Amino acid sequence: MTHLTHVDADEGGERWWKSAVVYQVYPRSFADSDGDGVGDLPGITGRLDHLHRLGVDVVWLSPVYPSPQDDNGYDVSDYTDIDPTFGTLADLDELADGLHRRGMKLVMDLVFNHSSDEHPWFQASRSGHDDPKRDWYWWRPARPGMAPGTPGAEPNNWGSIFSGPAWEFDEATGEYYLHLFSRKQPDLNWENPAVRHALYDVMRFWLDRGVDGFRLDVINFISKDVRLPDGHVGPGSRFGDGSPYFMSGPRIHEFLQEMHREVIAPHRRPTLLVGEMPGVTLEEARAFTDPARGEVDMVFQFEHVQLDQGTSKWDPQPLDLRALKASLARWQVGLAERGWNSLYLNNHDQPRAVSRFGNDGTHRVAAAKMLATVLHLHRGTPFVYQGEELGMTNAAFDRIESFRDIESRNHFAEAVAGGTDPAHVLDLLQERSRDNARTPMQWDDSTNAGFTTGTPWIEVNPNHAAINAAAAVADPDSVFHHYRRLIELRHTDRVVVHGDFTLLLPDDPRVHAFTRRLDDVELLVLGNFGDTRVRPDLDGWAGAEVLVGAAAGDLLELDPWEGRVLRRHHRG
Ligand code: TEU
Repeated sequence: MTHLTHVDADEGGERWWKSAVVYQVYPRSFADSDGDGVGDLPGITGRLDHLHRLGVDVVWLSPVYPSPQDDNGYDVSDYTDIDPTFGTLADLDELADGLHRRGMKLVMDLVFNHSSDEHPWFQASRSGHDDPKRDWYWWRPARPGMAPGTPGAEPNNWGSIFSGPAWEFDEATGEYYLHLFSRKQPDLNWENPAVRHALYDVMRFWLDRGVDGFRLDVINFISKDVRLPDGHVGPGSRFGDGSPYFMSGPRIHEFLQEMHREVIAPHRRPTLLVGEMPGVTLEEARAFTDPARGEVDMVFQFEHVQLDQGTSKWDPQPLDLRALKASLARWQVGLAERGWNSLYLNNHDQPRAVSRFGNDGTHRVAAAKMLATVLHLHRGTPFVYQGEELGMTNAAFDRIESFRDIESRNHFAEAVAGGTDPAHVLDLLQERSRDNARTPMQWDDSTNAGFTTGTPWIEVNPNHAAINAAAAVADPDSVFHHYRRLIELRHTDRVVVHGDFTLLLPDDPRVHAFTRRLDDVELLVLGNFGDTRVRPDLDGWAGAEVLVGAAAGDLLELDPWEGRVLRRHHRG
């Protein structure tokens, strides 16, 4: 029954996630059980057989806590309850039970860098200078010599990741609070031990309820340089870059080790701790994920999803496959001895991979499969984002009114106010917006794709007529069954989990090629990132066994966007 019995018996269960595959559910957009147009927990519970059929081991739920939904739940106003939009604590228990009965685990998303401004902690904090929770957030007076609340009087020059300054002036007490994200997401002050211990209590609350682990939102932002110095102002920017002072800051390792010591180590059941870490370097990631240090099990790094951008995500650049290959290979090799990789191309913040790295036209199915093959044959823990297993595509919204995401809407407003042609900004949003990943899950070809009987909170992609789960499950050659086979392969083949990694053909701009080797078994993984046939020049694979994909005749010849895995044995 359980998937977790397979190749990692040798890890004693402690690092069970080495052979696991995680599936991310974005609850707003997965399945709506009550017709209000927003996905919910009973909706997810009703679709568990889809996940079980796919074979994933873990479900990571994006936030379902009470929230004003300024950032779709990444603005939490109560860490130990469920937002009525998504259901109740009893619904969460039922979801956890349903997963556990099917041998899957549940990972919750914890947003601990900031809370909502509507969280009682912040309400208390903003109520007065003398409130005991004043110091739970980052309050600072205006810049010396400037009148509080006037332009440029912010305590430092940092910009918010969601446009505008990272500081909000609060009339009541005449000070500013720091918000790296929206003004409704004030940053928590981890320097204060009371804050840290309150958050550890939250973790214990969920673990005691049967949750199996956590994905920690922007967790490398929690330790700030307490001087909060001005950042460098780059060309064309109004704001300074504060990231050197808050990304992987001075006390980050200390905080994570404390969390692990307080919460994870004493917990009796196996857990998974994933740290989302924008800007993390390979060297830092090695320290964060070194099991001997007791911090996190794996991190989400961002290097490979920033290669197709210039100064910011709103400055798209053509992707050079050689740079992508080099980056992936560097992380594969860099975390081979110590630490562990997470593997992803998609999540709720990224455009759809098949549209971004592949081809979402005539070669969509081939490209979606090839991207899956390549990713899942790397060493690490693969993450599948809902709809990725169907080869879902970008949204193609062509009016600002269709966009829901605060990041996209704020950027549009700011860019247009700054004089940029709205049509140009819309083009950028169409390519880069997070809403590309947030359109409803496409279950079938009915109205609203079987997502809701009501009016969906965000438009359904019209291509659900052809791209949907019902059709994919019925078709043995679908993207879905390809993912299912890749997941099964990880569960049954030790070389996929443990084999070492060697990049081949680093200078080839079209083909990703690498080997995985464990003892006498070697795999060759090939992916054609182009619209025409290619045949990479590699020796020694004649007569190899085809493990993934098809091949008639020449084992090395690849159709457009085709992926393939070959296996050979070294004897003697
Ligand atoms: O995202 C962190 C982050 O810095 C980026 O992914 C950012 O959201 C954006 O995509 C940059 O273009 C995490 C969550 O995944 C995201 O959904 C939240 O909005 C954000 O933190 C704040 O909690």
